[in-house]
Amino acid sequence: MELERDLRLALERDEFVLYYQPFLNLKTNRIVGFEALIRWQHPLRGLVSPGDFIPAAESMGLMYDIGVWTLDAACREAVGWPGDTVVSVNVSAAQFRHGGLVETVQRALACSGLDAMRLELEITETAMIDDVPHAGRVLHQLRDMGVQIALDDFGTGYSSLSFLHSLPFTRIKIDRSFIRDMGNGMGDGGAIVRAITGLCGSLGVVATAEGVETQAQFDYLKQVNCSEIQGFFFSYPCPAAEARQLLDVRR
Ligand code: G
Ligand code: G
Ligand code: NA
Ligand code: MN
Repeated sequence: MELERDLRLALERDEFVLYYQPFLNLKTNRIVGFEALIRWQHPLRGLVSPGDFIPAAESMGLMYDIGVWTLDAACREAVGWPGDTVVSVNVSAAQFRHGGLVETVQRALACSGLDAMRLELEITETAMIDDVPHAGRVLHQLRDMGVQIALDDFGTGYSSLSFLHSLPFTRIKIDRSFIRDMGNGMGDGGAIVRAITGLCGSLGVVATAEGVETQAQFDYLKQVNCSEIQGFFFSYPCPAAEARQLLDVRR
């Protein structure tokens, strides 16, 4: 298939780009960091979103190499950001299961000169559930290096709450389906979000609400002491240059 042939060549042709979406601390109103989100700049099709090529890349066995590129590119960009601004990189199940993640991270940090504390890896429950002992070993090694670990899309997988205290997460990203269902805060979505932020508070883990799109959601999350928000309400994912501008105005 044409798309697959092109995808195989995309890395050597340097066609991938990272967009950056900020997450905001609700107490300080400052940008804590940016999630790096990959796009494929296809010469004919234009900007292709990850939903349209990651499944193919996974079945073609390309996700590991793409993940190495992403980590390098994200660290090189973030090293130019001010202060302790964090860059958050999504790790695919394939990359997580592969033996070399710790080494890949070490190399990306060493080559860029980025402080490990400013790198966060986002991992879904689904990527870890098959082999929780392996997940524990890898995540503890990364934490020992200083890297932050976010549990992505929290609430959508099948993990139990024991996950939360057996694995060394520094941030929980509350899946956007709960934020969408929150309504005015009175419904089930609201109750779940309130419970998760309360739990995160007790565990000393930062809670980040994903997919915040409205003022009402923003206000409710503030009211239930959610630490951070991310979503179109504050900013869409944007090119690196715009992210830098956002840091200039919003810090
Ligand atoms: O940016 P967008 O909303 O289109 O992303 C869609 C999905 O692709 C999200 O689930 C996101 O986590 C995933 N994604 C985006 N960038 C990366 C990446 O660099 N690596 C991996 N593994 N997934 C990514
Ligand atoms: O699975 P993950 O949480 O990594 O998904 C990240 C994706 O979510 C990005 O591709 C981004 O485009 C998308 N996203 C970010 N903010 C919002 C939002 O406010 N609403 C919706 N619908 N999607 C969002
Ligand atoms: Na993510
Ligand atoms: Mn996410």
